[in-house]
Amino acid sequence: MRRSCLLVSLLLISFILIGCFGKTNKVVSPVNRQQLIVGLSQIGNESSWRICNTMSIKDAADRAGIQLIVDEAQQKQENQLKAIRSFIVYQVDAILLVPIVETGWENVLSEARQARIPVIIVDRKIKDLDKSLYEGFIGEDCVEEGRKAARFLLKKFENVHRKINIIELSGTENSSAAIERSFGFRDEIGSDSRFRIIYSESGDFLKSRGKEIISQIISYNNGQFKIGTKNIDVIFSHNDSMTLGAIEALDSNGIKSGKDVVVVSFDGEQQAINALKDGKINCVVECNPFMGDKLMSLVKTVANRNTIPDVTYVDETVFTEYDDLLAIEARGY
Ligand code: GYE
Repeated sequence: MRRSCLLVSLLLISFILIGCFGKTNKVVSPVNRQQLIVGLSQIGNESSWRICNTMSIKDAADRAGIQLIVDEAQQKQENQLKAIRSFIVYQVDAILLVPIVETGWENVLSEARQARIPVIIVDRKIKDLDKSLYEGFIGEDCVEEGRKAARFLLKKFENVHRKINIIELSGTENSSAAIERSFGFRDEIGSDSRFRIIYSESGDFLKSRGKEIISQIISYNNGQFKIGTKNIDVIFSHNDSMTLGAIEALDSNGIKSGKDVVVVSFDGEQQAINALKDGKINCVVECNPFMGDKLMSLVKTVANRNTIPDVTYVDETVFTEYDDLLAIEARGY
């Protein structure tokens, strides 16, 4: 009788101890879990590029046997902060953050660090961030993308000896994609005094805004595509969505996109490639959304508490009117 009492008490004590252990540490350590659970804080659905990027990550997670919880923030940083906090409460094995803007992440990422949850930054970058707050970045080299756009214009206008007026439709303000594309472009074209950016406005990476901005410029000038007295030679647009909106505005005002005005865009979605083939866009700098598989291999590495490279870039190319356009394969987005 006494013995069985002792046994019951010992069992009870061990249950209590296991209970306490479970509370102070992760409920189940990542390596022991059957399946890794990962939270993705995605920006939203502003472009076909973005939708494809989310699909690429989801598909790759499926293939890797990783359970992915996706939160789409509808273009609001505050929604992203909430999502990350809920991933922390949920004790996911890793957090994937696509930061809509470059700043404002320190607090939430410190909280993730305190909870010992590794964070990988995806697609867009974070400014001057303490490297101990995240494991690494995977995405595109947007500075190089901006340079590629500039190099196309240098070739396109090789034999033109006058001022060349550019208007810029830039992406979301304070987003690394917009900042880096602007920087790379200006840096590459800067030494050539023929080129000048006479107007720049953020279209937030949205088709509707691209259309609105170009329509307004045309209507201020009674149907002419000018800023003040300056004819516009080039539209330098930070993504295909805004570009496609801009083309609609040009079309409906009888201005020939790709001929009356040179159009340079980024992403490489199918509709933009079609417009390139139709002569309505002159150059599309590819931005590669297919980063899912590489990302999942980074996830496995960080979940095992191993280090990953600070920066992993995806491969990207450029499509221009000088290429054999029939050779371009279906884009998938
Ligand atoms: O070009 C755009 C998107 O962050 C680089 O975001 C990405 C950009 C991409 O919505 O279409």
